[in-house]
Amino acid sequence: MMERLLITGAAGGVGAMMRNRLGHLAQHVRLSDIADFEAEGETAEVIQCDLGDADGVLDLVAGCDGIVHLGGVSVEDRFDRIRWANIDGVYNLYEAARRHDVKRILFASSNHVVGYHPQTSRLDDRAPLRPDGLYGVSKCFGEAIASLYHDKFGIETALVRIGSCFPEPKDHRMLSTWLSIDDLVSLVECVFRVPRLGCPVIYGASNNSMTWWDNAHAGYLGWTPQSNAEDYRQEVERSAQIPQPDDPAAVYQGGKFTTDPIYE
Ligand code: NAI
Ligand code: 15L
Repeated sequence: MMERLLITGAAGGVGAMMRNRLGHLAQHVRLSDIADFEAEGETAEVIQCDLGDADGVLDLVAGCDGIVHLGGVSVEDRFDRIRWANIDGVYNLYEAARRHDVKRILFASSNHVVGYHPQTSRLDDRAPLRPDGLYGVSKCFGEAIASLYHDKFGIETALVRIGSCFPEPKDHRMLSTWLSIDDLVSLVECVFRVPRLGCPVIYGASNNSMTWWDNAHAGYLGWTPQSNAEDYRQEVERSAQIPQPDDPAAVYQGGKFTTDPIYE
């Protein structure tokens, strides 16, 4: 059991769904976000912190031995905003981890690091990066810095390329990319329990009947996702339009993110 687990981005969509479900992994849980929020659990510590503030992040990480790093800009945006939270921010986090001797991190990367691969391709951890926007590029940077800090300093990171983590799949693409919160929680458990983690790429998707991703290389984690987006197909077909075959939502793994402009 860890002494103290830090969860960044704890006020966000995924953080709010997950932050009360990881208490069994550590004696103390520290929750952080740039946003002000109230923790429901009596035992959680809450520290408001901007990831771009290096001194603040150094203080935030002190006393932690594991980190679930969810914080940052989570969609396409202006480069200055992405750079502050996702590039400066992830550098600040890994520097703080190195200086405080943190052993293990789960980094919330994204399917948008490979978003320009066609939906007809099946990808594993050796797939070339094909980011579909500056947000995806920032997640490539996060994966690269995690790899550097693993090789140079031995800090282990699970590079989790999350597909679509929402309570339910919302459209046709998410029938392939959906990750249930239950499956994400069980993945976090595996990542912090496996004796030796290394620095693997893991595609963060549930046990969906339709899939583009192969996690066979990460079998040693013992992660067996249980949810299946197919259970929601009827609701998806009722509420979301089926995209035309040439619609980017149906062509690329990153879907509509490929159509985002460079925001000025
Ligand atoms: P979200 O946008 O709801 O949450 C991100 C949180 O980070 C927010 O609460 C925000 O206030 C915080 N944040 C933003 N800038 C910050 C800064 N400078 N300093 C400190 N905190 C800051 O995103 P969501 O959906 O909860 O995703 C969590 C993580 O997982 C993100 O890193 C996202 O990129 C990644 N991810 C999520 C996917 C999903 O389907 N939800 C898919 C792929 C990746
Ligand atoms: C992401 O990386 C985003 O953070 C999330 O909001 C979704 O858009 C998700 O990817 C997705 O591709 O569905």
